[in-house]
Amino acid sequence: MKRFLLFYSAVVIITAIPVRGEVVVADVFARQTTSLNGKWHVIVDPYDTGYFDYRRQPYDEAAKPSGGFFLDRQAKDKTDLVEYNFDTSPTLNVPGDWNSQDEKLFYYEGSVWYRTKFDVNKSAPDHRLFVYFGAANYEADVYLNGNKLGKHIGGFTPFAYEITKLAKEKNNSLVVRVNNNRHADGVPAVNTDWWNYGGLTRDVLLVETPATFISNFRVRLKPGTTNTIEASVQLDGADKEQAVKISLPTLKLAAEMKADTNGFIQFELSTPNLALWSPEQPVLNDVEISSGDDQLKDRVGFRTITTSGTDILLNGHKVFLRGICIHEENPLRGGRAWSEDDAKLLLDWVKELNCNFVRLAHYPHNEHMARLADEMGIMVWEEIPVYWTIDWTNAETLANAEKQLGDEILRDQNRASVIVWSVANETPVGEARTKFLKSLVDEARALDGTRLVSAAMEVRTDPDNPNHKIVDDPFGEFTDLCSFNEYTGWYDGLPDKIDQLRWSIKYDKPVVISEFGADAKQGFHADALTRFSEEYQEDVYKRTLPMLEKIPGFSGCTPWILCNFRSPRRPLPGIQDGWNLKGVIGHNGEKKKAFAVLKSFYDEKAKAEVAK
Ligand code: GCB
Repeated sequence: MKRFLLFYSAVVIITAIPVRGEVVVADVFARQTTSLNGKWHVIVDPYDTGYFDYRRQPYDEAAKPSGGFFLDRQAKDKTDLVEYNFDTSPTLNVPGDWNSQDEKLFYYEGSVWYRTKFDVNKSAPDHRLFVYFGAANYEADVYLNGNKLGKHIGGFTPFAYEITKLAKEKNNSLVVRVNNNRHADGVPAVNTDWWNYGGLTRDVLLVETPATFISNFRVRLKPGTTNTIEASVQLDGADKEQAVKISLPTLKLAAEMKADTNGFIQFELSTPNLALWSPEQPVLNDVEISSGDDQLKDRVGFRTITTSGTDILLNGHKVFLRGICIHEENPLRGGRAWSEDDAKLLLDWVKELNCNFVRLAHYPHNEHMARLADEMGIMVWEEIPVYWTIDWTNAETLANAEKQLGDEILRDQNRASVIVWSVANETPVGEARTKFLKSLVDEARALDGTRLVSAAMEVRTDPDNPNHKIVDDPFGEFTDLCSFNEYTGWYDGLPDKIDQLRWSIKYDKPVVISEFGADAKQGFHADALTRFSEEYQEDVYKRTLPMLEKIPGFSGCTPWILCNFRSPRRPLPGIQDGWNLKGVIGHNGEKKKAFAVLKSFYDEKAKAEVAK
């Protein structure tokens, strides 16, 4: 028997789901799409000849609406001067960074023009078409058939453009100029301890929708409850007051209502004994949302995440975050990770460590990570690249950071695994910076009040006592967690200093050590005082973990880091050779001695949790 059908006609709509950017086509993985991945022709353009004319004026300016130079023009006849040819240019894989695909582009920072061609076979004449980019680092100018669609800034978040009117049935030419120059007013700015991989680094998709379509939806537990599901749906198109249906077949819940004049509708569906998502039981529920001919299917978990004093509570129960940091790299293949297989490689190692938590440092990782974490039962800390040196007083820089944060939240708002939005890493204490970060915290809470907000802060040393560490960053007032990085035994003293530490922590909040660690070259063995040996790193772990246990409120840690990763800041020949070696796994995939130390610490923690 069908249990029941809920119709809430009098739901109070508080706010519309945040809609940001040019076109919102949220949750593309929940709909049918056509992949534009593959081999794209590329022109490497170090002088930006395709973008600027010889007076260094951009072709894109309004006065020259014909757009850029490298726009896949055809020669009118053989006397026409066209000094480039996509058809005979080399190709690169999309998705993929250019640095790891072509040795000549290893250190390259600048512009590369990409071109692919595609046909369109719409299933109805009034259907709409969009091109969706998972990410392009750092700046992307996008053109279809010679027309500029837009410019996107920010290397790690998705964006989409509508091409309904511009697309032809055959032989569409999609051209993207991707530029990965670093900028002092950018997010991140010029200085990072990771490789500045350029290119179309994530999936590119063609999305077909009905004339009015579901542009965004959010399904979650209604804040403050554990048995009421709150679903918001936003329609886009001319016919906004359409009926919207939602169903969660495994929970035998369904409802249908008409959207309001803005195309917005919010449902509430209650069910007794709703199984909640947790790392031990990562329960996901099928969700189907439809409106007219548009139909989306997703899998969504429900859980609560809160804090109480120094405790983190998952579904109301105290939880210890057994974590590890990850960069978005596949160390075995080299280059940016982007696929589900890449995510699996990394998260399988995370599971092997007996982690229940990952910190996806230092920028939004590809969408497969959070989706797979949902399935595998791994809680996630996501971050935006507000890192080290940011132009704190620049309003455009703040707008850029807010946009990246908003787009990240929009993309992953339906992922139960994501429990923390981190707004920054290791930023210098100061009034302008705290104001900047406070705006981001406010933004995160306004867009999504159901997750914890934090940042990786720094520790200060008592000027009168090098063994006394103080955590009193004024920004800590505004975060839900007191999280900080600390490198005693590597950048600060030798490992035996770790045993001497005493901590003063100003905040009555859960303490999460967001980084600690030491470099080790996999396979290099020596005594525990020889830098870069596995034994040195192992010793740092052996001393740090018990030391952390003594910090009042210690509620989790994410050591730095799962795997070695490429960094231009690490040139030591024969040892680093351009790699940051703090991975507990080497870039050959082999585990170092510290891996076992961390794993046994987490095994004990997990056992203690079960015993409770
Ligand atoms: C840090 C940074 C991280 C670096 C790491 C290191 O504090 O947050 O991005 O890679 O230290 O290895 O120095």
